Amino acid sequence: GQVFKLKDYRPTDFVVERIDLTFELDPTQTRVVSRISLQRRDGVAADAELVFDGDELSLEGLQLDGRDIDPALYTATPDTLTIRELPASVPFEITVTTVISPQTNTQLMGLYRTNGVYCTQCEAQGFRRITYFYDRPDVLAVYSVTIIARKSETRYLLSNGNLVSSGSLDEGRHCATWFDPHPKPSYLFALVGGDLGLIEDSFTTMSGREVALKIYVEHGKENRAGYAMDALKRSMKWDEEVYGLEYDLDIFQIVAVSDFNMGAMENKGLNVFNDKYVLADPETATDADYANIEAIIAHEYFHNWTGNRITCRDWFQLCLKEGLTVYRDHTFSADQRSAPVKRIAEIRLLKAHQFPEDAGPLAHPVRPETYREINNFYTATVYEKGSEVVRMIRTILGAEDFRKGMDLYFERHDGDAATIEDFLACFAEASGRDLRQFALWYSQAGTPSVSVSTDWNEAGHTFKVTLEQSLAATPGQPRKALMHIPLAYGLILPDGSEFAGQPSGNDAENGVFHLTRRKQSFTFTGVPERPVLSINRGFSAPVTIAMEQSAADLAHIARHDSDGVARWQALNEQATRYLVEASKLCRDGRNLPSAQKLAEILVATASDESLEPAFRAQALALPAESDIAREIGSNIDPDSIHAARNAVLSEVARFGADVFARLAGAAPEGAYSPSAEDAGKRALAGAALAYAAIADGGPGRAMAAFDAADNMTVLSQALQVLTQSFPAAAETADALTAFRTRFSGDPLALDKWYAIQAMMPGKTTWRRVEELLDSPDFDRSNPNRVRSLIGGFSAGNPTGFNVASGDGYRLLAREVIDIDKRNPQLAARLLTAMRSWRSLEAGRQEQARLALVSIREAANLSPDVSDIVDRMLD
Ligand code: B3K
Ligand code: ZN
Repeated sequence: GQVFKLKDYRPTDFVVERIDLTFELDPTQTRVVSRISLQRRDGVAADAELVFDGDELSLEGLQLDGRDIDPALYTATPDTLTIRELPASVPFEITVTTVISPQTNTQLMGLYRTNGVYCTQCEAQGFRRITYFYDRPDVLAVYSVTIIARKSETRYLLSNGNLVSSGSLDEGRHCATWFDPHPKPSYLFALVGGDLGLIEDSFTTMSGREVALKIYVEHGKENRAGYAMDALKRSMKWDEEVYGLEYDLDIFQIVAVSDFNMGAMENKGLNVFNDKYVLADPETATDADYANIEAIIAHEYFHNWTGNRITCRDWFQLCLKEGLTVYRDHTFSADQRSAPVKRIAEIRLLKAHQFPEDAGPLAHPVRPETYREINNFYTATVYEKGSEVVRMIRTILGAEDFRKGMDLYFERHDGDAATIEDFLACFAEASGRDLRQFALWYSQAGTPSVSVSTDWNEAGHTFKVTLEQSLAATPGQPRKALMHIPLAYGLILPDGSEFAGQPSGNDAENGVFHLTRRKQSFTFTGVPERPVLSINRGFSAPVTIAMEQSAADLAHIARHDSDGVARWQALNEQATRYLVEASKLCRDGRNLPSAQKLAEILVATASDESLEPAFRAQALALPAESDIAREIGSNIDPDSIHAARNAVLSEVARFGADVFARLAGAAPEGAYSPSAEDAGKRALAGAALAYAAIADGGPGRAMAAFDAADNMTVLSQALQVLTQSFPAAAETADALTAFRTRFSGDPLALDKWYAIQAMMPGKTTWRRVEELLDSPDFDRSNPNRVRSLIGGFSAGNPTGFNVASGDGYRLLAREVIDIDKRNPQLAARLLTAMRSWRSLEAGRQEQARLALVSIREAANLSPDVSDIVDRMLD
């Protein structure tokens, strides 16, 4: 396949000003007429051809200024339209007619149908599946869209911007015309036509304009859209208060659809959502679902400024909108909920998804420099690490200069298709800082490592901290330059207070060490007693820290650090160390040392009423098996990790049995509320239930919790305890049957049922997954179903998926090859679950390699899957 390179960027030869689209919707014969006003760009040769993108298109008509173009003057293939001899200096209009089939569009890119609803997904390159156009983000045009369809099946006809007219036509048809005054790239175009339910509200902006808010969902699910509406209003308010950014149309619409390749899409004024991130009620959604809805509603809304008003020059700049918008939704959620608890969840996610990506064959810079298939770059690196990079800018600049930089960015680039250089220049200018070395975060892949040593001079009362950075080679980047790494720190004295003095030199300010050279030392003088160093507080930089810190020092941080995130980091570090050690011993068939110390601190934290429940729940959640595997890094045996972790769980459970039994029974008072506070209480009770059940040694308590549950959070917690700790018990089978019967008509709730089973540990889970895949009511074409079952298995079940026989890998390979025929994006995404295959022990590695080779050798692979499999095998 073709390789696209950042350095090859050049603007188009023709400039587009307006595009008028007319759709006559039909399941298999949708007619699209596109009238485009164009003009040759100044300085472009008079004989330059106009080259538009297409994808599986067939041309039905082509006109220049209303007259058919001579077929000798153009060439149309399914993926390009080239027109020759166009006017050299005057503006002209091209009319392109195509006919497409939404009904058979299983890729879910372009115009497709889901549950009888017509909808579009155009990012990154779906618009070219609708009509021939410059399908690239630097071509901004004003869109006017007319939709014609049968009234009976499309009660609502929607597109971007404001509705300008609508009416009835003959033969039971109707039409609507929408106009979006804001110039936009084609990837932000959207159209929806369908018979849907609607909830409405409104928002008054800070300048007093009233905006109509509409959320469309499947009929009968209107009462599940209230939380999304509430989250939307809070997002609109927050963006005004925190960034001074106001919404800019008279209407903001969200449509929830059941077949969607990712979470949601920020189309101008008409967001399209995976219904999983809109629909929630206590009976079918968990606290985590509510939190995700809040975050994703906010994310897509915030794109209105960071993404839509200022978009990307090319797809290499994807992090310009995604990293920044993730940063914005993170800070929004932190403000709406508990900031430290939110940050802990982010750190967990980053380490679980981004660190392995950075350490394996799919590693790429936050701003990649080449790609074969852009859809494969909507990654944890672009999104989550991209957000961390913005967060570091804020750490380096401080809140005030950061805001000045953002203001300048909006002021200078509103209406632009911008680059990372444009973005960084705003912060450099607003703060007077040199960010050139910092910019390496965008171009160098891999997770830097910082080794830390300390030296306490008792007689001189000095404390010296030495930092040294390194960054391993990644694909295509054998040698790396030194980075600018901002590390927040604190010195904690024996009495728990913090030493306030500054270190020598000027490489530290406001509690942050700026590591810019290979090795740097910071000396604190006048330190009264030996302090404990708390480093990378709040995870100020996305790096790994190598430091020999004693268990006692970690415990000191865990107890006294003024930063809650750092307290959790210390606890987590202590647990990780123990689990890594225990896994290695298990592997060698040796006995495990006592986990008493760890148990003591975990149980003490769990029962500390001065801490918020959500934090205590986070503390109780031991590092996952995949976290332990990542720390071990190579020659991984998932079974010994599982065994070691279970042994630790048992020891903690026995030690804290009374505490856990008490906490497991606690529930928030009153009716269910998705508030962060109540969610935190349920999280703590759920974590305690898992330990209490292990201490019991039987399923009784979890089964009782399952039977008594009056909301999905508690119900699914109980089901997870049963399936994880008592997979073979009759009660577990009963609970699974009861769950399935109760939610048989509710696909989103059943997704939990699939995922929970897919994640059951053990050597035979792959058979269960196979059976579930073959069950008659499993819809293999729905991405949510597929992700729950196959994704849950391959990405969420280390022992089951990595079964030594290779059956797990073969199952995934088979499904990837099959799904690829219908939906390449989904197939490629599922396959990334194998990205760390080279860190497995030899036997599994060989099985994994064989499965990957079988994929590579399959016929007619999509560019999506071949790109991933080639990089993984390289
Ligand atoms: N911008 C979309 C993602 C589109 C993915 C295309 N493969 C959602 C988001 O990040 O908000
Ligand atoms: Zn986004």
